[in-house]
Amino acid sequence: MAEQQVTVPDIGGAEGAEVIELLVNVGDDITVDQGLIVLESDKASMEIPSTVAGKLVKLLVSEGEQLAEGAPVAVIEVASAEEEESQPEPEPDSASGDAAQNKQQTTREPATENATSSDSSAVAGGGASESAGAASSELAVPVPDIGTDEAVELIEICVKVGDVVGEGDSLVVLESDKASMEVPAPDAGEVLAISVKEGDSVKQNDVLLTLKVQGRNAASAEEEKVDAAPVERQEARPEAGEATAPAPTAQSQNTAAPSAEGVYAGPAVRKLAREFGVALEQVHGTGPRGRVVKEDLQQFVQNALSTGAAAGASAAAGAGIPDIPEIDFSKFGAVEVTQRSKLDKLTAANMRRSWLNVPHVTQFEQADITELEAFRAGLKDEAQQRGTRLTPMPFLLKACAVALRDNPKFMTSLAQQGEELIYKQYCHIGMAVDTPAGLVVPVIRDVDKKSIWQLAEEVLELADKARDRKLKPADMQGGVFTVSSLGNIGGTGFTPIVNAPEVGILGVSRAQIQPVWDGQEFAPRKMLPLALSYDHRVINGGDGGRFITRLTALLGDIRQLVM
Ligand code: CAO
Repeated sequence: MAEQQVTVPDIGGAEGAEVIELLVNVGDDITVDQGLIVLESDKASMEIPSTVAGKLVKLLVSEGEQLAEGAPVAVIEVASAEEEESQPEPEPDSASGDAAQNKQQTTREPATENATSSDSSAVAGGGASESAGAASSELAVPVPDIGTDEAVELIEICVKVGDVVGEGDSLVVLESDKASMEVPAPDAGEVLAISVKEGDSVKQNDVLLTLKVQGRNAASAEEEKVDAAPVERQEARPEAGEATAPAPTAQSQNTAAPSAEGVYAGPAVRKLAREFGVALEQVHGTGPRGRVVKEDLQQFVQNALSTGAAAGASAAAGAGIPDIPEIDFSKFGAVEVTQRSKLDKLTAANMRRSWLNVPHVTQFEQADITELEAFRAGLKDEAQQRGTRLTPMPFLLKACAVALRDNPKFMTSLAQQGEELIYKQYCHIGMAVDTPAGLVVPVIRDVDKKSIWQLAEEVLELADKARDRKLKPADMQGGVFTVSSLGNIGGTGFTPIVNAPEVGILGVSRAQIQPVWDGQEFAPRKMLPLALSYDHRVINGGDGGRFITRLTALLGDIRQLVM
């Protein structure tokens, strides 16, 4: 038996993703590729599969934790004859624990070691030192192993002299290029002296502060090796009973220098707040116990910007977007309150941002797809032989690629506060997919260069991946235009919201046979309702009209797709 650790693989550029679901339990038999946990980043939910088969002996993460590539997820006991031969048998009574621990140390290894002097300058090898044997003793707490020999910035001191801290309480927050991490108290005690100040550059082994602790035995000191490791991405704790800041109102928002004392927020959020110059105590926290999460900060900045923009445009002082009042619906009848997924909340924030920033125009048209549908029906058998399914979507994508080529303004984005227009010379098109976890938009690359059969396969593959939460952030980046089809779901029309910074989106509704006047009589034709929304800062009505007319012509006579 050998133990192997499963870590977070390349999640496609996500800086960090939240554990939203644990899919397995300790003791479970795991197969290769079985999902262990579900991570949710800004762009997608994704299952992290096991790379080995065996028994799950340790789950190293919990829900709500933020993980990045390389973070340990689980320890699995692998039954492999080869490995058993090549690896020495572990000590009988510490086998699984030690093996797991050793692996854990690659990311969580503490550098603390026992020393015998209370003199902080005598701390060796990064260990917390204490005067031994006394009922209470002094413990110098150094910077533990932070995974780099470089100095890192001390961005926050969470305690003051005289504070009594519990074991594991945050003492300071350090920040490197890669991560923010809290240094937890290795033991409970009173803060006697603080040897550093905010803004200092510190390295592993530098003494941070001195604690007065009760005498500890060797066993507890040994445990401290694990406990004193820096905790990446953990959140600062507020003082007990401290209230979180009230929700900002349009009038109360400002961009004063941060003074985040007592606000419950993680280091990454604090860093972001500093970068934006936002005072964290003004941000309404929606996380557990009023914790300020990244989305709260985004929402705050968004509100501040829209308020500023509105104020600039209006002579009326304080003009802004009034909040929708919170209502106690239980006054009117039974209600059930559910937590929204991170993906739903992010989609909401993105929609709002686009809706508020982009002056939308939606133009409607119907494409006669009678011949297209006949052609598609004729290919049903071939599709089956190829092991795929041919829906209208690949034709829509291909037609959009040609219409985009002929109307390149639809492949642009605004830049430099509207001073510049960036023309993209690649044709990657996003496709909205409705999944149980929420709306996602995977991107099909180089649509202009692909055949209908290739597109059919990719549509199926990406839609499946989206529904199985297997999309990576990179799968959802780089789109120049989006197609959102509700054709299979129903409806006669809708006005899609532009997926900014793109400038155009096509909404497709359900095709229906309609009587169409052909000059002599009404003929039954299959008509596909199209709605083209665009950013009127870039696209004018004429551009929109030309695009949708071209698109309709292409769908009406797909022979033109090859021209
Ligand atoms: N009119 C009539 N029927 C249509 C149609 C249309 N416009 N579009 C698709 N269909 C039919 C197809 O003909 C097919 O039936 P047959 O097999 O009998 O031919 C079936 O619906 C296929 O539907 P599908 O949904 O499996 O495949 P698709 O390629 O049309 O769409 C996808 C794929 C991923 C776009 C779609 O499943 C989806 O998720 N749509 C929702 C997108 C969404 O939520 N948009 C809103 C975003 S804003 O909130």
